[in-house]
Amino acid sequence: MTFTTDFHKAVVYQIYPKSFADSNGDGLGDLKGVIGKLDYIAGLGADYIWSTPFFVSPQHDNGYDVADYYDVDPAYGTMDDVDELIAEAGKRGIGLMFDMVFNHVSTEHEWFRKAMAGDPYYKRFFFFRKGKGPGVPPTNWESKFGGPAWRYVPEFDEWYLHLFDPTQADLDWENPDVRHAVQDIVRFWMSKGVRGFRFDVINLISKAGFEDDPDGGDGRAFYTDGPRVHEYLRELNEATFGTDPGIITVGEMSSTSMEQCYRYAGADTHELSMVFSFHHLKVDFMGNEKWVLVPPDFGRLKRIVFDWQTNMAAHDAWNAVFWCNHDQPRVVSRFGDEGRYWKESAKMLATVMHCLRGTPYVYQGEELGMTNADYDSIEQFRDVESLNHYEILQRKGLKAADALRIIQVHSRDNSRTPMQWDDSRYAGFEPADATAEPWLAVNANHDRINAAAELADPDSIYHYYRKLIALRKELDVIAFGDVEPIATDDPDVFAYRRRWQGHELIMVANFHGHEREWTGAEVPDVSGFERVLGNYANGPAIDGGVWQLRPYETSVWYR
Ligand code: TEU
Repeated sequence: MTFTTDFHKAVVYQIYPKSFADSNGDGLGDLKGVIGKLDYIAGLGADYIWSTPFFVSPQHDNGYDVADYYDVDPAYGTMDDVDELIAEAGKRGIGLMFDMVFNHVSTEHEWFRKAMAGDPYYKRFFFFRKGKGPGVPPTNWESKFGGPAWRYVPEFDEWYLHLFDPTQADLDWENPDVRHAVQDIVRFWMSKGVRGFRFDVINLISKAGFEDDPDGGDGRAFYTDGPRVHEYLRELNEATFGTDPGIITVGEMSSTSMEQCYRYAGADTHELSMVFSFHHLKVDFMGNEKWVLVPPDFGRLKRIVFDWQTNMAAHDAWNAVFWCNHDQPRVVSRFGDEGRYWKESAKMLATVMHCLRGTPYVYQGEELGMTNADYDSIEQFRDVESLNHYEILQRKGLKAADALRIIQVHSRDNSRTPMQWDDSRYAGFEPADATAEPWLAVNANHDRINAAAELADPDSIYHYYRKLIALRKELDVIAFGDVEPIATDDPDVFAYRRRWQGHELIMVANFHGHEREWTGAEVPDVSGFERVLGNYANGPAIDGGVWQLRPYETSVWYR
């Protein structure tokens, strides 16, 4: 088998190995479990597998606290398992994309342990700074997981910076020794046959000085898209993955701007192949405040998606396109319907995303229509960010039940429940004779939402995703066409036109669960087009330019 060499036509399948497949029955997913499911992933049509980190880690942040970049955490397996995974995926034409966390390291990493032992060389790998007074950290910045972004070290009478958990110490990229150490890590995994890299919060690596954020801001202005970030990325590109055109890269951009992404993911900026931006996934936030209950703003969702699609195209820059990942609630629960129109809404959401300009990412279980967790107690949650905010919300005066409701809606654990393979006791996540409970409880709805059932049902969400992915490979207009929004202001319809070398593709979706008669000057004329896909057996009914759209109805037209 050969690998897809053009990321414009590629589709990436993301796995969270801790929750994907457990081969030895210890309740934790592992690499042998992933190897056992490669045919399932290949059957979907994926070209790459992005795995979240499985390096040595104390697991305070489920592996995003790396203690050794050169070795596999024993809970996931061995380096031989990694070699087998890379080789077996390669036999199926699938490249591995590893997740590299270089903004910070675990406080159990050797570099940090040596710094804490007073080694001046390694102290310079981190941000140790004097406070502004007894018990007063160097700045008023807040961690993204809640609480201050500094931890005091009495032995030094200094504080160290951690933008995330206190067990995740930020690396000082101003230090060339840090940058060279990172390059060595990337080159090592390139030598092992890794064909892609996802860089975790890579737009936070350049800090712009340490001052208080005025007006009680959380400090993000002082480190987001910082002054030398593009220099660092270009240097990393030219020293490592940029030497191999077969390697694709994606940067996770926390709170970035479109203008910055023209550079991060520009065709000739020599930084990254593409970016994850998250503005479209904040339309049910209050500004940047996630821990509130706000209905999704559909109009803002469309405007953001179309702004990014048209402007990134105009600047020859490339997006990842996605609804889900291991940090986001399940899209069918968030924007779709878990009930009567579960299947139609899951297929509609997939269609809206997969016909856009960009590289689609399918998160494990999204292709099955897996839903948010069905947890009714805070004890069932494991995510450090969620547990912190459960306490923070109550300190702000919310009753426990109200705080729990917010956690249930926004928790990252919603996407981390064990993959639902079949309707058996633990959804097939573990071997049938396993005795250990999965590390996170299986959703009870695995009795009807599971891979076995959907593989057997030709009308399933899984098979619909297969058709969508195949369509991208068949019709170049999807990979290479421009994007023309249609009816941007319509309160229900999400529609756009793609054009490429004389071909046109039109995607129309009713984004909501009620019927809608769609008329007006912006309604496209699809006479002469072929309906190449849809989430109802046929339709919609179109008469004299008037479309009768059923709940969540979507259709794709091509000529
Ligand atoms: O996420 C970056 C990040 O900010 C996330 O925490 C996410 O945006 C936030 O939870 C939304 O509220 C990356 C990883 O994807 C995440 O799993 C890690 O926890 C985080 O970085 C720290 O490495």
